[in-house]
Amino acid sequence: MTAKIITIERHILEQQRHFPEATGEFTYLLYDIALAAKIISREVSKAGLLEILGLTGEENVQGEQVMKLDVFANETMIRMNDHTGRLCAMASEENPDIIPIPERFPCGKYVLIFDPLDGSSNIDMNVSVGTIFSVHRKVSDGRRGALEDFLQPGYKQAAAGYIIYGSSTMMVYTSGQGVHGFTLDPSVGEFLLSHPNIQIPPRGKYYSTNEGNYHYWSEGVRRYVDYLKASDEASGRPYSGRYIGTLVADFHRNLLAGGIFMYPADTKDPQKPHGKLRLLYEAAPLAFIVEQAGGRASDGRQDIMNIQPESLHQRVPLFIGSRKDVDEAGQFIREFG
Ligand code: AHM
Ligand code: MG
Repeated sequence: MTAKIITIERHILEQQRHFPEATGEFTYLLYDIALAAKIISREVSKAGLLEILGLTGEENVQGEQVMKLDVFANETMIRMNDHTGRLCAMASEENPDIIPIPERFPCGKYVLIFDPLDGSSNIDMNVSVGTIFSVHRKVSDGRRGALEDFLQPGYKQAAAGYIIYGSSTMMVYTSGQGVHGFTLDPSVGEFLLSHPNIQIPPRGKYYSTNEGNYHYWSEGVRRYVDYLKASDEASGRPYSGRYIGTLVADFHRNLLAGGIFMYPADTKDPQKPHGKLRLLYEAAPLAFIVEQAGGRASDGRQDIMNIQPESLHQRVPLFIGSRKDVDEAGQFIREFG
């Protein structure tokens, strides 16, 4: 028997039926994100051609300004979402402040938070990159969104997801009813349901971290990684190391195969006591996804989903993936700091 072909549009619409009071605004917001993802994917797939086509300078052959891919991805997310009436404001990892909806456009009841091109330092080497997004309901009183709409803990997210521009382009999202993955069929330009109800294995066999930072980590983190590398056949160790350096890609592999991704705090650098990754743009959306898939996300001491953000670009240490692995990392950190 062949599987049913389900587009992302149909899937989102079917999920909406669980909420008879839904206006459809949220459904359309997810469509808009999927469309932005297709446009970004098209450009990412041409990344290696930019130089031979003479497109990396300030101007292309038509005399038009050519944007770098991360700028292009950012502009695309903003332009696809600013005029739809579904959002009251946006925040991007690339912009220092909230991005208001222009006065001439209507405002809606959601805010959109995104990292437009995660892992962009990998783009020139033809290594996977991604887009991460998070949706919150507006909680402020005014018509336009305010900072308080963004500074909400992860457990309040209405939806979260990512797009991975890999050997195929995939969009993975949750709106609190499981995690679903769609693969872009470029010939028809549709995201088709390929990974329904993703569940992360309770324990993995991969650990993913930038081990070059080993000497900057706390004792608990160092001991935990030493433990993962120590041989113990009965408990499946040593784990295999896998690190791409694009959070979305490292996370995606571990979500499907099981494992733990870590970006711990840098204990030697007072400027980086909270790690590298951003709570709102990276950690919280992936935490929502991993929890919906049966996994866990922690800063080593508390669940990422429970952290009350204090600023838009706040950073946080991140331990995310299979539940038992994240628990074990936490035990080492509690014991040894
Ligand atoms: P970016 O948003 O500037 O691309 O930085 C985030 C990226 C993540 O995708 C990845 O997990 C991490 O930085 C890699 O950092 P490092 O090079 O320190 O290992
Ligand atoms: Mg990023």
